[in-house]
Amino acid sequence: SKKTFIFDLDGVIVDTAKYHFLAWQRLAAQLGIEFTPEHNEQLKGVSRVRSLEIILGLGNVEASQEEKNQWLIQKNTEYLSYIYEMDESEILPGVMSVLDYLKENNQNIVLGSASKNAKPILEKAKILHYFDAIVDGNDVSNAKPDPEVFLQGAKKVHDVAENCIVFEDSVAGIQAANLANMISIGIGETEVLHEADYVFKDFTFIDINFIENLIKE
Ligand code: B16
Ligand code: MG
Repeated sequence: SKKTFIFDLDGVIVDTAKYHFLAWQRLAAQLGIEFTPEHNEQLKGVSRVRSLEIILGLGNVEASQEEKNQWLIQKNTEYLSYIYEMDESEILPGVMSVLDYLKENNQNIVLGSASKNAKPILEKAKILHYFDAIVDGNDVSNAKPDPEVFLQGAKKVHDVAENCIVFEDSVAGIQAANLANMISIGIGETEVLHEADYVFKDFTFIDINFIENLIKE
């Protein structure tokens, strides 16, 4: 039968977290705030505005709305400079074989991301044409763990939530998928993503029989 497979972007399809980190780190350094890779974990799946608040909180920095807007632009400009250099070699291992299998088997493929830069990233990775629908940070008003992003995704391909399977690397994203009544598949560590229905370290650990069974169910 036909199912809808919803993919998160950052941390699932590509590892753009490293570019977010570099850009946030430069801003933090400029503001005299210490920002480590461990701190960066807290920003995964979190919106741009919320990410800045978390960083300012780390340094107890208070700022006007005008300053914050200015810093958000600065950070995104630097982030985009890394994105312009991206190509398909940055697609995470095992992702392409799953995408190809879903395409060959006529399944719905949807993007459900918090990023406002999702489309240019998919273009750079040369996989935009795989997606039947895209829901990103430009479309939603409620961030994950709110299920809005995934529910909109289902709606765009005229499917019901019970028919959807979500791939996510963030705790908030797994919670959003569960709240949407979708099957949740965590990509990462079991200890972190224990709320997911299934967890795989990365896509190379997903057997194609597993996908086949999800389609059959
Ligand atoms: P942007 P995802 C999320 O992407 C990232 O995980 C998160 O770190 C980032 O702050 C957010 O997108 C917004 O990204 O600044 O590009 O709009 O994991 O939901 O695909
Ligand atoms: Mg993610």
